[in-house]
Amino acid sequence: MEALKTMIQDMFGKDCSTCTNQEVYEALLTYTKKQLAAKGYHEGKKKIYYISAEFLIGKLLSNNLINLGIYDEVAEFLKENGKSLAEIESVEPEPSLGNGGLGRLAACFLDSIATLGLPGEGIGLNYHLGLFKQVFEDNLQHEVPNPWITPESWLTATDVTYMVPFRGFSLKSTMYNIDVAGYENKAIHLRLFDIDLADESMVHDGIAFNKKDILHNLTLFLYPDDSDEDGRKLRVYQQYFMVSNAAQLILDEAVSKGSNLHDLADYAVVQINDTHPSMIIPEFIRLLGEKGIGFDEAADIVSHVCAYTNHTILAEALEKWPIHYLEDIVPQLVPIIRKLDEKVKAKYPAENLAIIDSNNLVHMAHMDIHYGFSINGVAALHTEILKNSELHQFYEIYPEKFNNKTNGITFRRWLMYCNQPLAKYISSLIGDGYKKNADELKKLLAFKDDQKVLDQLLAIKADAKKICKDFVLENTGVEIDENSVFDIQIKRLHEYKRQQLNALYIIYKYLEIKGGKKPERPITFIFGAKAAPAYYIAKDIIHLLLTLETLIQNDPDVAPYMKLVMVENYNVSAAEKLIPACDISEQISLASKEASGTGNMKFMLNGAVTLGTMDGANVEISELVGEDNIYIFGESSDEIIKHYEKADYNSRAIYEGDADIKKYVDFIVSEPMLKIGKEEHLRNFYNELLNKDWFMTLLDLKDYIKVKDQVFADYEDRNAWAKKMLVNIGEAGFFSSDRTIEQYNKDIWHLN
Ligand code: H53
Repeated sequence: MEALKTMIQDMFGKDCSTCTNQEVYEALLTYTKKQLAAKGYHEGKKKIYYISAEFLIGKLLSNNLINLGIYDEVAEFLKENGKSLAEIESVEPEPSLGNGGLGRLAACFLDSIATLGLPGEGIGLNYHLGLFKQVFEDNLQHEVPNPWITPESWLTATDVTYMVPFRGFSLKSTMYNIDVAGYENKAIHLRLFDIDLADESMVHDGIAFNKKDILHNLTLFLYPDDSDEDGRKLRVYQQYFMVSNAAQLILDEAVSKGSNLHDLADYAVVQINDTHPSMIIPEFIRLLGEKGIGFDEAADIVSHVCAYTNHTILAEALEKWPIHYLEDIVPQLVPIIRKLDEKVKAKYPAENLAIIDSNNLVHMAHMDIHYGFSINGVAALHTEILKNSELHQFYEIYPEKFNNKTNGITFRRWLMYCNQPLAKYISSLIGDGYKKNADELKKLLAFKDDQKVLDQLLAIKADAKKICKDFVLENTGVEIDENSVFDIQIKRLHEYKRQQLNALYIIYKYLEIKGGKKPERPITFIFGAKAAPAYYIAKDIIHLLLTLETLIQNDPDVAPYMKLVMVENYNVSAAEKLIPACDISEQISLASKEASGTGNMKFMLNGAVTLGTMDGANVEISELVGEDNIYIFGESSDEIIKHYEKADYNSRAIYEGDADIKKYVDFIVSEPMLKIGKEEHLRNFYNELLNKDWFMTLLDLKDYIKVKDQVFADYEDRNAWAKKMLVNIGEAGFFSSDRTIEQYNKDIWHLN
């Protein structure tokens, strides 16, 4: 630690013990960046370029220290100087470069690419104000900017710049790097492109700004509000800016390594995440054309470079841009896209295979599938649904392109960092091998009947709940009971994820307690979720949850037995506090709709038991742990897909046919609720449930209540529960993102 000591002296002219936390943080940041750069970066002839609109990387200091192998040493040094690493960490702003699973997956993948020693990089945008910061006021979500870039930060400006042409003007970019350390290995780069003229001062009244002022607004926000045309066009500007920079960088790198561009596929493979980066296909063809490569050959080259990952079957991720948007913004791409479409139509005339449909909409995913060499889903069930229904027409013509890559999570952040007591205890039982070879977690299963081990797992969970209690108090002002059961649902707010199903259970429990039936043990229901600013139903659900929170809190008959807390501005740092403390992991999406989920994996790894539907990766979790160690409810994805096909779901009929369900739903607009909440929002949601309920909440409600009550009953057999915890941890190895990345490499990327 001599070098760190000297650095602190040099930077601040004093020693560590007299520095502020901010100063120590800045010194550690500089020190760590130097260490990373000194280790060097993975290089090789062929590189994977992981292009994504989101990289939800979380705070970096501790993660980097862990991956550099100096975490304990630094923590000890700080302690000797009267400082705590945890407090210093709280100075670090969390980069706001993502929204949910897609962005966090990208971050886990970078960690694994670096750890496995693969030459690769992430490419995205440097959003100054992030997604948005969520604040609760009057039990409603409000959005404010989430600035995260400070003078001293993990970003390093480079001298790489490109010109990106739009109709009528060009924008100059600057490339910034963030180093991503491999675990006990070299680093890779996350490349974030930005404009020099971004003007944060144009934002007013929350997150409003002039959407037409592209010169100044391009990199202000991730996912600007797309409820009007200007917002949608801004997204197209952003996407093209991202991929044009990416394509120019990739071609430059290939050429510098000796490529003649005809052989680009020997130098580069591009993973397209959802359809946000899809314009890289025509952009590559355009740039190759400028270098003298003819259209047909360029299209063929690109078809050997680009691979597409589908992350959802919801229409929102299968973007379709009106061709006139592209004409207005990137006219240079339009003739290329038309030609690509003509080639497709000549061979496959069916309308549902077209890139440009008869309404002049450009189907970005269709372009990816025709001109990419691989299409993968993100969990076994999801890939089957793509093949058999959502993208069936493509599977019929390109069966060889379809493959599954079940998602994963990095154990460095989601165990070794966020749950150090558990990680250390696992090491004491089975050694450190699991940190690099996650399969070794299976060795834990040998301790299934070891009383001491089971007791220790419960003790570690109890400690994590105490820490979580402090976090919740700080975040919400509410004091929760560390001896209660922690039932947690944290994820983006979306109707398909069905936070509203959980809310209806809470209403059921509330009424039961009011009626005199107390639970065996108090229950704490914890939520964390952001709703997209223009997604009104999602915001109404937040209002429902916050109103219930107040109602329960103020009701002396109920408050001692249950609590609901909704964490404000849920993000990676909050997840790191909540996940180790969780008893019951809520994974209750409507079957077929959650492509994979990755929170489910993080909870399992930290010894929570899943309560979920047979959806996404829950299916694989249940196969691994066996039915005694997971709680499954609800209709199957096959049944749900049939309901959609037949359009036979009728929520009102369920409501009218079942007095209990009617009682719970009516409670949403009951007098006690209306006294606290806003009638407009509660009624909107109530009407939505009765008249539409597109994600079939009421269909699964009864079964959910039954199974969830069983979970709480089983929780009381502490020994049996500890065994379930152990099996979940022991079987979690499959969900390491190292495994996922090895599979991407073996089947798609083919890097040495
Ligand atoms: O991607 C995750 C999946 C999860 C899925 C999520 C996702 C987003 O976060 C955003 C857009 C999108 O299309 C999909 O919802 O099921 O685990 C990573 O694959």
